[in-house]
Amino acid sequence: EEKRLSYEAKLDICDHSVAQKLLQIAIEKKSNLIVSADVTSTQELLELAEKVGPHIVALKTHIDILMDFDSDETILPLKDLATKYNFLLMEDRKFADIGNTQELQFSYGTYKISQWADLVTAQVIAGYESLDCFRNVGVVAIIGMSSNGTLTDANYREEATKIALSHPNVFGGVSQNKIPNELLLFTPGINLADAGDGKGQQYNTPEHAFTQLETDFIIVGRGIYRSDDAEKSALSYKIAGWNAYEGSL
Ligand code: 6AU
Repeated sequence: EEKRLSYEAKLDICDHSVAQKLLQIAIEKKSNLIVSADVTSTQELLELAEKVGPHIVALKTHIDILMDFDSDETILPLKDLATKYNFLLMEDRKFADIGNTQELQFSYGTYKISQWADLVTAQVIAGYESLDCFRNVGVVAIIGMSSNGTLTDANYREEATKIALSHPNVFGGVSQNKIPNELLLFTPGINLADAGDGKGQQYNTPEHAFTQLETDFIIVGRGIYRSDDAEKSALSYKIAGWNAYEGSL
């Protein structure tokens, strides 16, 4: 049986500059962990980034849930931490509109995502050209969702994968299923303690994600930022993720 590709092997086939950076950080830090920083204040965000920074390849934000967002107070120190600990900033905006609107949402308004994000998530529901606006950033396409009753059935995922594979701005996909090797796979819905959250979220283990899905990166939110010791739990997920990756090789 064919084995999954290593991060080193993926460096040869994933050309996008952001894919290259993520893979290099993964190899360097022996980590495939992305922490989802779903907190609502700048202080919590920066404290979390400081604690988990050494253990992650990227910090995933929902920047629009912050109560006190401020470019200077939020983004500047966040960028400093990203440099200090060598991780990328992934804004989970899940753009889902026509190209012109996404272009505006990407560069204007309060958050000016294009000025600081290394990578963004985007739905592909609006078609190939809707993704043209994301220049100078890496796009991770939403191919399949983790929530109960999601509309991302096999047919949708197949069509979404075609767009992701063919668009030069897209280097990866979020999914709960395997995707082609040319795309990096990001898997959220990872938790070592819970099976769900009572709000539709469905959880699997890192072991499942690497062995069954051959994922490249696991995304963990509440499993880490809600734990008593975020630093310690980030380290546990990092080790669990790396062991699961090595076990799947
Ligand atoms: O670990 P959790 O459940 O606390 O957080 C999971 C994070 C959240 C979701 O917005 C996000 O992952 N997510 C995504 C992403 C990353 O795009 C897709 C999906 O299908 N499920 C999911 O939970 O920030």
